[in-house]
This record gives sequence, C-alpha cells and structure tokens, in this order.
Amino acid sequence: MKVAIRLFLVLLFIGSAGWHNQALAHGEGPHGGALVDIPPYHLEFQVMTGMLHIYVIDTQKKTVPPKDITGKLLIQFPDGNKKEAPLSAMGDALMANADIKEGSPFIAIATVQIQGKTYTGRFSYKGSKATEEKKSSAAPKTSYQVITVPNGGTVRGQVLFSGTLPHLDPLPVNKDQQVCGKDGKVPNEALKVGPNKGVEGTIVYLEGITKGKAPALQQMNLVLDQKNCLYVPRIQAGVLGGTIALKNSDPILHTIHATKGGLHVGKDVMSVATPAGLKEGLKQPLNETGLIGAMCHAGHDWMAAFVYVFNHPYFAVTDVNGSFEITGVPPGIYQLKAWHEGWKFPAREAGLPPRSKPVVLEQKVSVTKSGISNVKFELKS
Ligand SMILES: [Cu+2]
Repeated sequence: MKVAIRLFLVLLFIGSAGWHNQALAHGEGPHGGALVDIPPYHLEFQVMTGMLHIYVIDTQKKTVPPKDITGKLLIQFPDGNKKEAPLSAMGDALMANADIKEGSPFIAIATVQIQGKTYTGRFSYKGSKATEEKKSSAAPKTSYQVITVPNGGTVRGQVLFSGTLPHLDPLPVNKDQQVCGKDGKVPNEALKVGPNKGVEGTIVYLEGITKGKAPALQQMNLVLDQKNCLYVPRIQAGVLGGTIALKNSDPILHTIHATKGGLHVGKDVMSVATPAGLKEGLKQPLNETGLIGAMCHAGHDWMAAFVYVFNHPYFAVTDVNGSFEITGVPPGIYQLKAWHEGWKFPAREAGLPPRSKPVVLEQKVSVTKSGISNVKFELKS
C-alpha cells in the first residue's frame, strides 16, 4: 500500500564525481526535509505520499529549473529488493516515485546531472524511527496526486475593496512598550488596502483540486517571524506535509499559540516559545489542512497571524496591489475561493487579539490549455 509517510530522513551524501569529497552537512526534518550543502548547490529532499521530491537550489542563481536536471534513483530495500526510479521534472521539483511503504527502511542512491556534470549521492533512511513515532504525529495523508501538467493554465487577478474604507483603530500596547510601541500602540493590520483599492493578504485558492503540479519549495517551507511585536507575515499559506519555521527578531520572548479554524477557536495545534533573537527557525510540521490562527501568550494580546494549509499547491496570497497568480493549473472548471480574515470586530475579549468574522468569496473559473483566466474579487465594505 502506498501511503503518506512521515520520515526522519538522514541524508548522507558521499562525495564522488562532482561532489567535494568532504564531510557534508546533513539535516533532518519531521517530514523528511533535509538539506545538503555542496556549494554552490543546496539539495533539499521532501517526502510526500510515497514520492520523493528533490529540489536543487543554486545559491547564486536561486532555483535551477528542474528541466535542466536529469537523473535517477536506485532504491535498495533491506530484503535485497531494488527499484530504479527516474527523476522527472514536475513543477518546481524533481520527483521520483519511490513507492515507499510506511516505516520501511531503504537506501537511495541518487545520480543527478546538473548542467553537464554528474553528481552521485547516497541517502539512507532508517525506517524504525518513523514507526516509533507516536501515531498522532504520523504523516498527514493526502488525497492529492502529483502529475505532469503539460500546457497548464494560469489564474490571475485582483482582490479589490469597494465602498467606504473603514478606519481600524490602532491596538493598545500594554507590555514591553520599549520594544513593541513607544507611543503605546501598534497598527491593526487586519485590513490593508493599497492606493488602487487592492486588498493585501487575501488567500486565493482552487477548491478541491485533486491532481496537479508539485508544490514549490517555498510553499513547503514557511517562515513566521516576530518583529516589533507583530507576526511577519501576518497571512500566509502552505502545503500539508511542509513545515513552518518560527523565528523571533525581537529582543524579548514571544510565543506562538496556534489553534485550528482561526484565532483561539478550535483545538491547539501548536504552542511554541520563541526566545529573544531566535534566528534559527524552530521548524514545526504542518500536519493538517485548513486554517490556523496564531496568537502570542507572552502578554502581547494584539498579535495575530493566520496560516492556511492546503493539500495542493494551487493557492496564492495577494500582494500589496491585491494581485495574485496561480500557475500550472490543469485545464478544467474550478471553484475559486478568496479568504480574507475580515475587518469588522465585535467587542474584544480580554487577553485576546481582536477577532473578526472572515469573509469568503467564491466564483467559478474556467482554465484552458496554456490560457490565462482573469478574475476579480470584490470585498464590500
Ligand atoms: Cu509576543
């Protein structure tokens, strides 16, 4: 049975061919995120639904287009069985159908050609670690299937505000004023409207898509920083099986207390203290799809952030102009949704960030082969 697996991947690249023959950095992550540094390349491995995703990043030129990389994986199982899997470019990643059974150990030997040079690496996974993990932290199962998307279409557009722009009062700072707000307040960032009425921080996504491209690396690896006692970014979205790295750029303690469904509404999904000046992000797994609301329990009751987790990569967060773009969409008709956290606040509960009712808009969108579908959403005052 092919299953989504949560692996502790220990990645060991043994120098050969083009790799420098030296002790190489190796890493591990709750969902198999493992980073290898071989200047000028980083190789990052992620495991999702029995597939091995390999992202090759040129640190000088950013991501190497997967189409410029070829290679294969030789997978060896302890019972002597071997399996060869070609690496193929899908979206922003190289993929191999590793067909890995849950908890079973394996060794993978990767041979990769990048710009005419051949690199070989060995990658070993001790399956027992995964089976020892608690069931509650087992890998998230996903019904999403990664496929090649030739001639994918693009959905792009804008989220615009209409009507009278509301004024959001700044929020009082009642702790750590030297760091958080010398004049005793911070802006309420729930609604950010640009000069052309574009609404920043709206999450636009295709509802219920079950097949398509692989997630981009940045969709798998979110970062949530805390700066001047605000979460940065306030709104973001990621992929099931990915991670979020929690950082703290402030010289004081913050915490990230996250609940499912929104701010302080559902069950706890995360409760992490981030010490002052935490530069190395504390990586937390994104184990469930849906919305997460985060607040700080270190006395900063104005801090709020939202993370939307999808089991597919077809989402975007609107920029300062309210614009978004979703690419590589298999042709078809979809329900396109736009989620905004909302800006109408009932009376604030003590000790909690102000909570508004989210606004969700939707419309049908038709995507054609290599076509561009233009869409507008209107948030009404
Ligand atoms: Cu805080």
